[in-house]
Amino acid sequence: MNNLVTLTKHNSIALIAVNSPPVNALSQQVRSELIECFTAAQKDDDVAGIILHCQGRTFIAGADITEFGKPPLSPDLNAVISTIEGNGKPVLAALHGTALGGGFEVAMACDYRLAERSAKVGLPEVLLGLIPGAGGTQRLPRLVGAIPALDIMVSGKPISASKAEAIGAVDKVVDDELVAAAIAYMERLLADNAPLRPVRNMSAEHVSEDSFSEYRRSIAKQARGYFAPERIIQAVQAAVSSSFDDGLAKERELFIECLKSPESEALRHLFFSERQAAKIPDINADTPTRTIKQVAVVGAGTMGGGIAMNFIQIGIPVRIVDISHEAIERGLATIRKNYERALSKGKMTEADIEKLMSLLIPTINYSDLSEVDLVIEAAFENMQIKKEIFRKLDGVCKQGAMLATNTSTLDVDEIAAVTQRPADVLGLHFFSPANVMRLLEVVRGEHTALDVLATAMKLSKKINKIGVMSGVCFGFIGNRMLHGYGREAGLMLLEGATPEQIDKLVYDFGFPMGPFAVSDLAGNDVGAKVREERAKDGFASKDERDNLISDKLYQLGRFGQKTAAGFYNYEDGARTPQPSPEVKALIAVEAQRLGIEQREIDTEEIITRCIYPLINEGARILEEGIALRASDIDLVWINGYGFPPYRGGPMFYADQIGLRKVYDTICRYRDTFGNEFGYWEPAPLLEKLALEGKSFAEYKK
Ligand code: T1G
Repeated sequence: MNNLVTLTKHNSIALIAVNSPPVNALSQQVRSELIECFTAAQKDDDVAGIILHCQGRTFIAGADITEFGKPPLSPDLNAVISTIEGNGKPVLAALHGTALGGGFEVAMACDYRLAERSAKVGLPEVLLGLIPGAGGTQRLPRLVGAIPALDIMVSGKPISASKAEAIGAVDKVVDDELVAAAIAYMERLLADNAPLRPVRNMSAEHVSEDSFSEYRRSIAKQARGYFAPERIIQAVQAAVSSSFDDGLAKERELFIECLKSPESEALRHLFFSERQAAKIPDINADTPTRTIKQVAVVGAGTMGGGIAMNFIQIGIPVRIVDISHEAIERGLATIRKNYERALSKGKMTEADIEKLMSLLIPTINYSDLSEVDLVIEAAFENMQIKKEIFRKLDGVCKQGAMLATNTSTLDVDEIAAVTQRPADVLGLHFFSPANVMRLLEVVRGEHTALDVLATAMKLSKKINKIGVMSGVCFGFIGNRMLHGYGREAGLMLLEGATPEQIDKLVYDFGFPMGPFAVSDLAGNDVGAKVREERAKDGFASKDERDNLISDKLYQLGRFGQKTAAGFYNYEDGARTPQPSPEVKALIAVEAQRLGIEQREIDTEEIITRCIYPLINEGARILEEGIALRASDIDLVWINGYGFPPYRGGPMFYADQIGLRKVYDTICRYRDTFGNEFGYWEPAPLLEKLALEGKSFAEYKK
C-alpha cells in the first residue's frame, strides 16, 4: 500500500507531507503514518525542526467521517496528537485550503501555525452533531479565549487566516509559496532558538459561570433541539476550570455522548446525503456541460427577483423580463430593498449594492434574450401563461440555450412540448425566498438532455444551492408531499384541535413554524389560487373538508399577515400571531355543518398525522422513481420546508422509528378514519419494506 504520509528533509528541517485525496482526511492509514513519520523525525538527531503540511487542495479537513458509527480503529487521533505535541522538537503546521475539525486540532498540537492568506480554519464538528474530540475544546480556548472559541465551535463556521491570526489561532499569514515560507519561518525559529510552545501548557483565561449562562441564552434559538452545542459549552467550562488532562477526559466523555446521539447520526446522514444528491446515475464526470455566462429571468415578481439575485451574486449578468417597465421597476426595487437590509446589518456596502444592481438588465423585449445561455421562467402559476412564454422563448433564444421553468407544480413535459427543443427544457424549482432557501429541485423532463441536467446540477452548487433531481409529477417531490401534511392539519381543525395547538406541537417537533403560521406568512391566497387553477383543470379535491378552512379564510379576505388576519389575528400590524376568536367560530360552524364530532386530539396523533403522510407519500415518490433515493427526499424537506436537520429528514426519521411502526400507525388511521379518499392507504413500498423488516436506506430501486 503506497504511503499517504511522507518524510523528507531540507537540511535540518523535516518535512512531513500528507497526500490523501480528496481532503487529506485523517483515516487510519494517515494516522498510523503520521505517527511513524513524527517518531522517525524525533529519533533523527540531524532533525532540528519539523514542518507538517499537505499536498492537494487542502490541509487536513478533519477526521475520516466514514469511520464514525463503526468500531474504532487504532491508533486514534489523540495518539497522533500526543506524538506531535510530545515530540521535543519545534513543530510548525503549514495550512492551506480548509484546516477543519481534526485537521485544525492537529495544527493546534503543533508549536506554531503558518497559513496561506486564502486558508480557512474551523471546528465544524457541531454540524455533524459532534464536538471536537481531539483536544480542540481544550486547546482553542487556551489560544483565543473561551468566548471566541465557543463562537467558532458552536457556529461550526470556518474563519479566515487573517481572522485566525488576529485572535491568536495562527501565528503568521503568508502570500508566498507555502512550503518555502514555512521553511524560512522554521529556519528563523531555529536561529532564534524559539521555545517549544505546547498549547496544553498555556492557561485558559477564567470565565465566570454567569458568562457561560449568558452564552447559553445567546445561542438558545439557533441551538433549539440540538444536542452538541450544550456539550461544547460544558467542555469549554472544563477547559477554564480544570487541568488540561481533566478537561481532555471531560471532552472525551462528552464526545462519546454526542457520537451516540440520534442527532449526530441524523446530521452525519445529511452530510453524505448532500454529496450523494449530486450523483445522477446516467450522468458522470465525462458528461459535457454547457457554459452559462448570461441568464434571463422572465417575471420580475418575488420569485423572479430572488432567482435573479442568485446569479448576480456570482457575477453573472441577468436580463430581467416582464410585461411592463413598471413591473420591472417594482421587481428591481424589491431586490434593492433586500440588499439594503444587508447594508443596514453591515454585511454589504453601497458600492457592493451598486455593483450587483448593475448586473441586472431590465427589458420588456424578448428579442433581447437572443444571446442568453439560460432562461428561467418565473411567471404566474398558470399553464397557458407559461406555454405562451415558452413559445416566445423558443422563437428568440439561440440554439443551445437552456429553457427552465420555476413552476412549483405544473407539468414540465407539457410546457416543453410547445417548443421545438424539449431536450433543452427542464424545471428549476426554487423555494421562496429564492435568494435564501438552499433547495433547488432540478426537474428532469422526459426529453431533457443529459448535458442540460449535468449543467443544472453543476450550476446549483455554483449558486450555493442543494440541487435535488426530481421526475415530473404534480408537485414534484416537496409540494407533492406537502399536500398530505396540510390536509391532515386542516382536518384536525375540524375535529377539535386549534391552529395554535397544532402549530406549537409542530414547532416543538423542530420545524421553525407550524403549518398555519407558515400559511399566514406565505399567504393563504397562494395555496387557494393554486387549488382554484387545479379545479379549472378538473383536479378539485373530492373531499369538501380538504383545505376547507383555508379556502373559507381566502374567501373572507383573510390572507394572513399581509391582511393582518388569517388563521391568526395580527393586531396593530404586528407579525406575532394571536389566536383568532373569529376563526375559532368559523371552524365550529363548519364542523357542525359537516356533523364532525369535536374531540381532544393528543400530541402523538397530531404529530403522526402531520408527519406520517410525508413518509407515506415519500415512499410512493421513491417507488415511482420521481426521487432517486430516500436521502434526496430528506434533503428536500430539510432545505425546502424546515424539517429539523437533527431528525435527518422524513425518510431517515421513519427509519429511526422503524418502518413497521409507521406502517402499523397508518393502517390504524385507515381503519379509524376510513379510507374514502385513500388518505391512509399505505404506500406499497412502505408496506413491503415494513413487512420485510427493512429500511428506506436499504432500498435500491
Ligand atoms: N471525512 C471523509 N470524507 C470526507 C470528509 C471527511 N472529513 N470531508 C469531505 N469528504 C469527502 C466528501 O464526502 C466527498 O466525497 C469529497 O470528500 C469531497 O468533499 C476528531 C471528530 C472539506 C470543505 O466536518 O466541509 O474531525 O462525494 O464534495 O465542496 O474533532 O468536504 O467525492 O466521494 O464536500 O470542496 C470535521 C467536512 C470532521 C469537514 C470540502 N470536518 N468536509 O468541500 O468537497 S469530524 C468536517 C467539508 C472531526 C475531530 C472531529 C468539505 C470541505 P465524494 P466535498 P468541497
